[in-house]
Amino acid sequence: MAEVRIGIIGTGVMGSDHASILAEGVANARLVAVQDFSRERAISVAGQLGVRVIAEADALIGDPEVDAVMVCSPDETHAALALKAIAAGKPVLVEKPLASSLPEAEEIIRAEEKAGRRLVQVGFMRRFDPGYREIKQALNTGEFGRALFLHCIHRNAVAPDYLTSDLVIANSAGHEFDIARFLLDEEIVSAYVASPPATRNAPNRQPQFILLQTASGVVVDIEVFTDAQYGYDVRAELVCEDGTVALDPSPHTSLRVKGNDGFRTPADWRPRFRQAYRAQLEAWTAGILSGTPTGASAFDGFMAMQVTKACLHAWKSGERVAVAQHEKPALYRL
Ligand code: ISE
Repeated sequence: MAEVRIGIIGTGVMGSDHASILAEGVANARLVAVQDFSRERAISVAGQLGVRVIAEADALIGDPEVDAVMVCSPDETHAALALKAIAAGKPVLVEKPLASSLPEAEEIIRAEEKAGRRLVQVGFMRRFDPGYREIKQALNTGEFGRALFLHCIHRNAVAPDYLTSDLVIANSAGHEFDIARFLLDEEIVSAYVASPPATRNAPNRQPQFILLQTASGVVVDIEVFTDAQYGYDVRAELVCEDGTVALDPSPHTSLRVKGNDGFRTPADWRPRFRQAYRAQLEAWTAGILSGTPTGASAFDGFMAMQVTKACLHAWKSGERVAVAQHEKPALYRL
């Protein structure tokens, strides 16, 4: 295989964003087909990019011209589509969350184990963001000493009405759970959640403050505020024994105008993480060609969901809750 021919299921916000990155050109990758439950939406994306529309998701997965599949459809469809791609022997990049229930996620792990190879990658694109990678590299040099605290902030300007307080934890915070596991290279063992009242701008959901602890004792705090109004803002600071490493809040150009001195804040995550999405696609397709999978595995997706489960329980009970631990199956230890 000289290049990976990709089919995208779901051409909403994320599917069309991935499609536009592929259309700009990603080494060794070519978008060949799209599918969406709204045929009109699929036709519009396909028309702009000059690719085929396939009417049904199953047909896209089975299409002989499609080597690998991206699942960008609604969350509740992720698991079934990932399982179909595994059954067809095709690599699949699934937008997070991996599944909408833990038994579904476990079924995906079992299916990969049965297939004897990793075919699933979860779209935790922050693992490919240069800033987060630098934090990980810095920690791994040993120069900073042992990690003590990871402070994380995740703010959106606005969020859709359907986003409830539960979904702030189950959907938005998932990126933070995964990046904490990735940076610290260990499991999260406990969770506690405290939330201020809902804001006047979004009376149907509360901002969330999540406090996690890892197996070695690192304390991770996460503010998830999906209605911060001013823009999209993601921050992280790792505090170690001998120093700290932090993300540049927004890689920026300084602007001075009308009494302000600062920089523009993106309206949502797509511009902030465009480079990460591109790098994720490059790594995914390079991994397919070389036979060496990269990125977040189905096991990583499953463990992020275990943290979500503990946080939801912690939020409802007001207690500190243990995160269920699972031994990493051999397939994911490579
Ligand atoms: C959204 O759900 C995402 O998946 C984005 O990647 C994330 O950065 C954003 O803040 C979430 O709301």
